[in-house]
Amino acid sequence: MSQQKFNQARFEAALARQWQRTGLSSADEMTSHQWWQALSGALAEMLAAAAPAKPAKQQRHVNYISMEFLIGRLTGNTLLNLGWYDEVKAALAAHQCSLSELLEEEVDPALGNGGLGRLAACYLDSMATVGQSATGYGLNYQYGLFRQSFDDGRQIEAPDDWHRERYPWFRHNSALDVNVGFGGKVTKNNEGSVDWQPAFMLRGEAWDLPVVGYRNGVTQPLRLWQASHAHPFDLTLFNDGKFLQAEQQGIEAAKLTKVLYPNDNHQEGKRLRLMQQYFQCACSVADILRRHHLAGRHIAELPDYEVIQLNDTHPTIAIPEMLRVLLDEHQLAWDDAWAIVSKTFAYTNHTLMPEALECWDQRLVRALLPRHFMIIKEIDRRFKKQVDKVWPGDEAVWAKLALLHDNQLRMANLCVVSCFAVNGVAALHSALVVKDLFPEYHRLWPTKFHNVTNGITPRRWLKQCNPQLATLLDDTLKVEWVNHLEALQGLEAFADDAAFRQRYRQIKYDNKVRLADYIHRVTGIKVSPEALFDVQIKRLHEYKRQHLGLLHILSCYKRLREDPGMAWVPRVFLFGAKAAPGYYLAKNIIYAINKVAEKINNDPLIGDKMKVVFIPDYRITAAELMIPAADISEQISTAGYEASGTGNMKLALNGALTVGTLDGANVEIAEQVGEENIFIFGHTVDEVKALRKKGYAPLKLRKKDKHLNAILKELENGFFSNGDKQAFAPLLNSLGEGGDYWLALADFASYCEAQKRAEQHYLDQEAWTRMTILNTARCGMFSSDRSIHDYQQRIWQAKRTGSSNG
Ligand code: 26W
Repeated sequence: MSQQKFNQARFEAALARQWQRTGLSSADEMTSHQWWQALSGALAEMLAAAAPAKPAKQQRHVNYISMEFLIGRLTGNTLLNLGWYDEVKAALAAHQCSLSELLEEEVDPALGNGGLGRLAACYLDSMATVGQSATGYGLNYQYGLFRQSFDDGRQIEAPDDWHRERYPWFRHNSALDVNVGFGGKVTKNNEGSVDWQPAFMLRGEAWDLPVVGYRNGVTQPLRLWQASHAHPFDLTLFNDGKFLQAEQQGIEAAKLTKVLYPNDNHQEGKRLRLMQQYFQCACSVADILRRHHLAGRHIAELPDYEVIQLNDTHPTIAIPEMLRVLLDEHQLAWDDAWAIVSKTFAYTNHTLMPEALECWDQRLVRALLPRHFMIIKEIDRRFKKQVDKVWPGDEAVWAKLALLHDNQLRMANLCVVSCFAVNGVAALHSALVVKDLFPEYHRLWPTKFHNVTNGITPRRWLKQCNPQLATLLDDTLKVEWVNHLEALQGLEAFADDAAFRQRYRQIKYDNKVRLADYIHRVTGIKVSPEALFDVQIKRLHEYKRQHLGLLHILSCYKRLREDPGMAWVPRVFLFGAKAAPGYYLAKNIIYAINKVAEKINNDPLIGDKMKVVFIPDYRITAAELMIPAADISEQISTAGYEASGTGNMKLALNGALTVGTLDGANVEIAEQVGEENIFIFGHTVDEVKALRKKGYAPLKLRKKDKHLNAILKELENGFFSNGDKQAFAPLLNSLGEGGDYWLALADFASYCEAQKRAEQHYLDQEAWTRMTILNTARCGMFSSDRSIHDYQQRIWQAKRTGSSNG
């Protein structure tokens, strides 16, 4: 399809309808926020009028189910993808309105935690762009991820009411609403058919956001389900005079899609979370089947037309839900239902960490979803027969592979058994999925396992967030690179061109000035854009090792105090991270970084040599400012634990050099940019395993390394905390008696050495700029367009070999 043309008259008419609806007598009376709403509402109306795209011939429609879509602001991005930015800017200027100012009025829809949610958003952008017909299915949370502020350095959480009820991009189509049952009982009738009578019903309302492809006329939906009570409330109860009971349903319903669970990589067995999962899955499965029937297709053809991609195990319950509908409502035989389901679902794994692998208490599942529990038991029973054939009588193997074990239901096992494809998200991670997580499953079904290395959309993560660099690329390459990112290779020829380097460097500098202004505005701290900007942005987690970054900062500070005259590269250490509210150690790490920052930033002997800034409320909008301004990208997780990382790709693409371990996609970034253009350090996956096996003793290590001991002492003795010796006890304990599971001390020396190397290179600005240009030039493969092509080839459109589990 081709680009949709901007129609000024239609736009003006739509805009007028928007402000007239607010009851004002002229457009001039609108506040900036109302202008943003009117603009977005007008654009949404224009998009809604366009005909939906049909899947290309032979293409399966992708249903991407995810509990999280971290979409970021929509208005600017949609304008960019439509290619209407300049026209709209001019049209608004005629009303004395500045488009760029209006865009600042939008609150980030923070409907996700971190990497997994942002990946889902990048994939929607890419699917629309490459012409992969798709629907995103998620939940319409009233409160997104909490807002973060600091009180004396401690994280404070506040609810993030993003005012979904006034969000102008939404369209609610009540014709798509779905009823969802919970609890109750299952009865079998004489003919053997099963009847589930739920205890109560909720209504799922379909709220759609438009996903616009890059200048190709494609708009497809992100459908977010919102819970409300079924048929205002239960009329039988109402008629019986039981008003309160009837009302209660309404209360439950509103609760269901109120909040996004703020845990990242840590599952809690909460009933409400399971209810959210089932609610989302039941609505989505019903919607997929409705579309299928509406197209006049036979149910057995479902896998020929639809694929359901599960974003981690959070939507796994969609599998037994689909089986339930096929068995109980369509009256299919088990084998026929199973044949359909096992050719329709595919599962992406995003983490190997045991505490993140979802397990549900069987009693909870049985109480909430009695029919689904029966179905899962049947899958488990049939699967056991298969396992018995390969490992006769081997209980240890069955204990690993069973879906139901130890009173738990294991969602990852249910996925692997039921899906036709399982993939990891980076080459290293996918290898570990096979080797460490699912070796027996791999033996059963070797062709089921794939790798699809993650990607990022260059529309948002370069063209939109770094407009100056985008213009330089346009001027230099003279081809459309933003949907053909491999074209960036053309920059290699300019890496040695002094004039090009100068322009590239100036852009980085301007982006640093822009970020420095922001930092000053939100924190009051003044940082110099002349300094090296060192950036670590991601959720706060021990395995990501923000505390290793802290140790390096402490080391720098100490060395500078001991030798103020030493040669020194001025540096600004920037952090952005939210800690899950119940994760005390992570919150203590934030506190420690903030207290250390306070001391350093106010030390007159240090001045501009070092600044440490923890940017509050890290979110997509903050990332869009920080990434283009970064010189160094910190990717320092313990090897084997960061499944992929995607911030690493965004930063490298925007010309930051990575200091990183051989973990996740860092491995592939190193391969692409060349070992000489990245600073790799630390224990490798195998070395981590070997060290732990041998018996790692952090306290011994500390004793041996005087410098390391001295900086830890300063955390212990109250130097950074007004004499409070307990201030950082949780962190210090984890590094000592706690055993330093994440090997921060073990990697410390190697990390400092890598930082030193980076600094040496930075001193030669010409050489440094060359390296950064080569990073941009060689990151083309990290476009999410490439990831989507990989999904198409390896999973969605690959020749299907039939059910793997009979
Ligand atoms: C149930 C609790 C829970 C919540 C979220 C468990 C696990 C998660 C996510 C899987 C965490 C997550 O965001 N993982 C990240 O996924 C990214 C996209 O693939 C990867 O780049 C990151 O490495 C991975 O940590």
